[in-house]
Amino acid sequence: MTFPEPATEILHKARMKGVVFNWEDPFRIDDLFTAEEIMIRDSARAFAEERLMPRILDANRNEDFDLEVMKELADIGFLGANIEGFGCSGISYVAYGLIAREFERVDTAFRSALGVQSTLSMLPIYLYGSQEQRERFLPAMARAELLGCFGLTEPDVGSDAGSMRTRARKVDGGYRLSGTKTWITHSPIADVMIVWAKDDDGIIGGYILERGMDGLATSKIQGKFSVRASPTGQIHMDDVFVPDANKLPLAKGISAPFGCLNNARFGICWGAIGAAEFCWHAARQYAVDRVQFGKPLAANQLVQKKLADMQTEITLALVATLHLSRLRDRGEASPEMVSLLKRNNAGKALEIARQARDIHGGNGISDEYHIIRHLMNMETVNTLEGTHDIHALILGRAQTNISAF
Ligand code: TGC
Ligand code: FAD
Repeated sequence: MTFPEPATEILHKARMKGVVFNWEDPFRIDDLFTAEEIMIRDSARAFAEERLMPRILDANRNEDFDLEVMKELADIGFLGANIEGFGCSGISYVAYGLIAREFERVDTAFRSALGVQSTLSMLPIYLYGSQEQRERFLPAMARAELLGCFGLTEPDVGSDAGSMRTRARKVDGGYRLSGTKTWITHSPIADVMIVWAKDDDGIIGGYILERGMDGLATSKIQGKFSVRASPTGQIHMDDVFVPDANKLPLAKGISAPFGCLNNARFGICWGAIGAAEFCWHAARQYAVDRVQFGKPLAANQLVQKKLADMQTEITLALVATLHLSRLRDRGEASPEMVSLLKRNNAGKALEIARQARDIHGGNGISDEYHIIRHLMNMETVNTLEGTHDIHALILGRAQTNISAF
């Protein structure tokens, strides 16, 4: 005896017939973006493929950063893109994230260039600066006439940023800054340096230093084996006079630099996905094309499992990161949410890059296949803007009320 199928089951089957599984976008996340977001994503992708990809091999080999890139980013309106006014485009966090994803699909150096100028140099002036400071610096920075950097880390102070030693001594008409900042992205090329220092009362403040000030010098850190196409350096301050007009009036306490870091960490959430996607797609193609033991690598269960793991982690990261971005656009995202995904996405991208390197065999260590470069970059991405473990401690504290730092 057969039972008639319930109507809902028949309807479900009919619906499912038209559904095609897209391996590249299993949960059809592309359908969740607005037309404007897709347009920005596509122009970022075209720019990345046409302008950034052809540069990266030599730039990474030679530890070289082409300053022209910053001008080109300005020309397409990507610098300070989240800021409203002052020559900036005021796009959504989702759209900004999509740009970061496309840039880091090519290389971390380019996402860093976008993020350091937009979220760590322009944003502090926008959030904590006076109207005069905003008008003086932001339009010129959006046009890449002035390049910025963000100096928080010091030789003896990394994760424990609140223990910084750089001092800002009050004097007539301004402050005298002394100290050293290290591991500063773009410090060797920056015209404007946002430096965080403690004043006479031990309160952390933000200061806009300008190249050419007496006692101010920068140097480049040589021999990095990660994000080689990004200039990283130190800022040396020997009693540098910084006028009152260059102190950020609204930056009081360590929450000020962290307020900027929330945005930079958010960019990493998307950027890490882009790097992971590049590695996944390259590994899949390599496994399909490469024949060993008379069959493609992709015909082996072990290889398929690795590809399935990559697809799963990237898809879950995309769903979660888009959700976080929509919350941010509504002003409903907490810093801990950003910590959760900065940690997860960077960690998963590092693991995916390692697996992709493995699938590529010996070719995986050749820079012409681009995988080893991403793998080396993901080591940095797991460390900067709060290490993998520091974000675990932020999340641990948030759920136990016990600080384990
Ligand atoms: P804690 O007690 O946690 O907080 C002190 C005050 O700060 C506030 N706060 C935040 N505010 C906004 N956003 C956040 N994410 C915040 N996190 C903390 C907090 O509410 C409190 O405010 P108040 O008013 O109550 O005083 O301070 P702590 O000293 O215990 O912090 C510990 C810890 C580990 C969380 C913190 O120091 C940390 O996050 N360390 C990581 C350091 C870091 O991320 N450095 C990044 C350097 S910049 C960089 O890497 C750029 S790379 C650029 C590129 O991409 O190339
Ligand atoms: P440390 O803080 O010394 O940590 C070393 C290790 O100890 C890590 O594994 C960490 O997780 C662990 N650890 C530390 N404390 C604890 C704890 N309480 N419990 C458990 N484990 C702990 N900084 C800027 O200010 N501006 C920039 O533009 C910038 N750009 C960078 C670019 C690059 C390429 C790199 C590599 C770094 C950059 N940084 C920048 C610095 C970066 O933010 C720091 O490297 C990072 O915050 C970690 O600090 P640290 O290197 O001093 O490591």
